[in-house]
Amino acid sequence: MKKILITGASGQIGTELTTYLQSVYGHDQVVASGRHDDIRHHAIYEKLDVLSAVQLIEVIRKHQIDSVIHLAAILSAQGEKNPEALWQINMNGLYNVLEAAKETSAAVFTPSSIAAFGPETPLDHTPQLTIQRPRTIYGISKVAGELLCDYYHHHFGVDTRGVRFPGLISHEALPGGGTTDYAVHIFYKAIETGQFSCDLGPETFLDMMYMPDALRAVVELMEADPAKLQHRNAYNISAMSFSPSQLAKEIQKHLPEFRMDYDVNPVKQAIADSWPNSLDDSCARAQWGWRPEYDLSAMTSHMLKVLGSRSR
Ligand code: AKB
Repeated sequence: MKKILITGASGQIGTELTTYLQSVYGHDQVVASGRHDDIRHHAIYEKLDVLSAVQLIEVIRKHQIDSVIHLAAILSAQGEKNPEALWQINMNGLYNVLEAAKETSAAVFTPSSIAAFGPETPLDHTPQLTIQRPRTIYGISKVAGELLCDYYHHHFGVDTRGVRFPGLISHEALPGGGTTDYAVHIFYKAIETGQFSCDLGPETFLDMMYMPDALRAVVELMEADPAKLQHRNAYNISAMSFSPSQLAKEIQKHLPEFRMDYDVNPVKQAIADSWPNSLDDSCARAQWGWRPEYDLSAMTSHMLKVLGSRSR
């Protein structure tokens, strides 16, 4: 990657990825973009709606972009409230990005998710290639997106790459509208009030990842030797799998007074129950050297350290 465009740059991943890519490739090599005027980014910024392929092509040409990191999307729980909006943004947005990439020869990274699996998928050590019959509109858009990326790669030679992200935990921008959001909010509440009400049940296991690992995965996959990549969207990647009760116990090692109760959201619980407990990421490890650095204990210590120092 030399000159990079990020769509959805103000979201949970985009906020940190913008800064991370600037540190790796140089400040002026990264163009952040989003639907709204944005003054938060210390980056070159373009107001850009992914629903316009024309705008996308203009911005790509204007900045001589060679790689698009396409993050603009609606997440799982939010998508169930407005499936039509999700389809519009997640599917038509990706279609436009792929069309723009075809026109301009840009490479594309777009994330898939553990949401691309469903209740018939093997729950533990979910293989790279397996049954994908999700029950959420978000998951359906992810499976369709994976296939679309394969299609653009095989038919038009677009350099498409992606990973199936688990729930992402971070301390910069909050997630919005996801099923795994509890694993971020719990840390803020633990520091602010010492108490958290969890919207998933105590034994709901899900794959999770700390943001520094997720950012590194994007760069390592985009810089990987194309000849070694057998999957063009998307690779299983994994770092840790835990349940809300395990996370609460880990936080209590640092904050013994911390208490958690449960107020289960049935929509989110049904979504979480349809997702795998843990993914098998051996293909990513073998084909482009994927290795996570943070486990539950390292992630928890770091989150509490960063958020704790901010609250003082
Ligand atoms: C969500 O919960 O919707 C996302 C995801 C796992 O893709 N965090």
